[in-house]
Amino acid sequence: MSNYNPKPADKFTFGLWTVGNIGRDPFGEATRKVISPIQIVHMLAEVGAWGVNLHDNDLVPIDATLSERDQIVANFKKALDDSGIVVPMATTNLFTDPAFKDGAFTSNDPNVRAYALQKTMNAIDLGIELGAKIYVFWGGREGSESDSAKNPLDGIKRMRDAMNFLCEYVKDQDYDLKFALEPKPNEPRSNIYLPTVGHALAFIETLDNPDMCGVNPEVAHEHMAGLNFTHGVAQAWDAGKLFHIDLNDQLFGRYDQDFRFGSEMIKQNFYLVKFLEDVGYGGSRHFDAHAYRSSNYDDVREFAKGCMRTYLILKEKAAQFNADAEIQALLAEINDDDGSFDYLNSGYSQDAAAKLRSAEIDRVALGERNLPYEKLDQLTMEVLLGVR
Ligand code: GLT
Ligand code: MN
Ligand code: MN
Repeated sequence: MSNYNPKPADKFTFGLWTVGNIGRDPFGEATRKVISPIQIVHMLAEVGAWGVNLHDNDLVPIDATLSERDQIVANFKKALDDSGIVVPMATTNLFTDPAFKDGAFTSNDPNVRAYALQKTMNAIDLGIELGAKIYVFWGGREGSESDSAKNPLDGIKRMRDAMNFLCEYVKDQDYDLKFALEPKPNEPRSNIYLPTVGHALAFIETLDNPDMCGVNPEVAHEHMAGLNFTHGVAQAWDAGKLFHIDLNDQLFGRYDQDFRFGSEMIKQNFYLVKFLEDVGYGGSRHFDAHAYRSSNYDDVREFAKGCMRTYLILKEKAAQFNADAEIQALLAEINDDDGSFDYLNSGYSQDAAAKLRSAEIDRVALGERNLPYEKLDQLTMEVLLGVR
């Protein structure tokens, strides 16, 4: 059994906005004092994280002068150097300022759209300066309350125009940077464009530079839509588009709870970790979560440690599942193949079709065959519950 201590190779990251969350919600004021980005970097180093991610304005206030910006960035870089923390991902805040009340890239107002592009170019420059290789786009305000106010077709087209413009900007600057679109079905808008991983994957194929763009799926966001997160992640992986991942937890059908990873739906998160480890996902394991509003900063540390520890425990459980002789024997039985239909593996041919047409297949026997999934699922549960 491991000691579950995080190592840099685990690639665990947190956003400045996650451990720095001050506990404000729509009904209540902050319950924690603001701590500085530099304090956050040191806290992350102390708990054993590898990296920190940020929005432009998590670090540089929106109204900072250029010289203030440069000083803030220099101080922040020193904290990174001192602590050994890296910045693998950056993003733009396109949702807090009232200018973005009707969206950023998809606003009806061309001035807002231009400002959003300008702000993102500057934020990309900042991300590059800090070493980021992945740039996330979470379109929290890109949507509508009333579809009388904005045509969804315009929304999609404007989103595409923005992504195309920014991809060309990155190419023009010779930046080594990839884009990751983060879907969410609603909140803070009633309806957000590109609501799920599937919508985002389909949209990416319509861009001028689809190779530069992938997705950043978040557990909580797919759970808000009642979807199986691991299935969405698998589809992104299959398409070569799993550029980043936001780990947290929450119950189905709730608001965006952003709870500690693994705090609610252990079985779902087990399959997720198992998937990421089995396929060899090499990107950041980013915890886009925050501590309960009732926590002080000591408890925020416990929250951060808990995210990483639970991931490592589930990783160990996945290895145990893969090494369990009884489970593997059941899987072998389930996937039994006598090779009779190997000729279908190379796809359609007239020969294959003719052979298939004359094959005798015992439908009744197929229907009568037992699939020991109850037994397999119970064994999985027992691995998870620690009794195997
Ligand atoms: C915001 C949102 C997250 C996004 C972040 C990136 S900010 O907290 O809830 O899901 O990943 O912009
Ligand atoms: Mn969220
Ligand atoms: Mn997120």
